[in-house]
Amino acid sequence: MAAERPEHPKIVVTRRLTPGVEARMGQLFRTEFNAEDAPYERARMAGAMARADVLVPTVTDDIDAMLIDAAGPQLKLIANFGAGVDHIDLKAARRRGIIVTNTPGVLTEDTADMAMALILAVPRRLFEGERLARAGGWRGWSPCGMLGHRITGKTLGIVGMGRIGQAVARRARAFGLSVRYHNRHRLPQIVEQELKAQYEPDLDAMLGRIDFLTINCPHTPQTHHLLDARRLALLGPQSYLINTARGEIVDETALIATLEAGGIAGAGLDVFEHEPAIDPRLAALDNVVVLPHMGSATYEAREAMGTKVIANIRAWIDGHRPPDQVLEGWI
Ligand code: 8YV
Repeated sequence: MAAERPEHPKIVVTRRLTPGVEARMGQLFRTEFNAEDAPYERARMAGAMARADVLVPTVTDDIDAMLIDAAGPQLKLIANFGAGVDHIDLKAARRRGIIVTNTPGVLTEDTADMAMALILAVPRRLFEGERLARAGGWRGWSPCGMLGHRITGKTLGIVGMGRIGQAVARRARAFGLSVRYHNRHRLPQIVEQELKAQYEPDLDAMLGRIDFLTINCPHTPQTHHLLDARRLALLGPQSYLINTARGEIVDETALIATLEAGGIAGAGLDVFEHEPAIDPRLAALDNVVVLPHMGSATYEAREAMGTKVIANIRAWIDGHRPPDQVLEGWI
């Protein structure tokens, strides 16, 4: 065991983290940072995985099976800076005996805020209005100017009722929305009561009953393209789609076709299927808000994510099970 955990392991961090986090990591560990803050190209990533005992990647690193299989035997921990781990081939890591950890819980409220902001922004045409006003195109108030749709009294459907989904439900209640949710498992009754959320075991049935859909589940093989052309059609022309989870959960080509045909009323997207590419057809639509994957982008979240990464590495160095080890359920 001791041979597997060197006393001073080499930690390789693939992106710039906040100054406070980098300073603490630098003090605590033998850490190599990426001064350029550009994602490593494949060859550089392979090099990093050939020398690191611990790799600290982010969502912009595609750690696939080939890279994991080619990693040096000393690589024992991938301490991801982020909650989602769909960019890491977990099966390949498990085969190689590499532990994967993430940073859950500390970006919940910020990501839920962003989902709620989009739930408000799209039907109330916030960004359209801002663009109009900023461009000097506003000719004064008029009874029919910038009409959007009311939030209060409508129904929100949440796909994925984990921490973030529940945090969105709490916010939604305060805005007068009824909440329905679809999740792999039904929540305990006491939680459902607290959130006043109604369980929908059948996703298709839920889609026909809601005015807003917010996606808050992880991206896994089971949720890939969960929202395809058929399901988007079930939403109907009055409904809005909000995605702050992962772009790949929605079939983006089908979403564009649906939006262009008026099959849904609009979309608020913080994530995309081929990040950082944003399909220009999405950006061209007035009823679509596009954001650059900034749901958890607060100073507070980034500091707390760094603290989690450090705690996971420390626990591993000390021979303990890291607190945020990603377990089988993800695979
Ligand atoms: C993070 C996210 O900023 O944590 C996640 O899963 O999607 C983002 O909010 C990003 O993943 C950092 O790696």
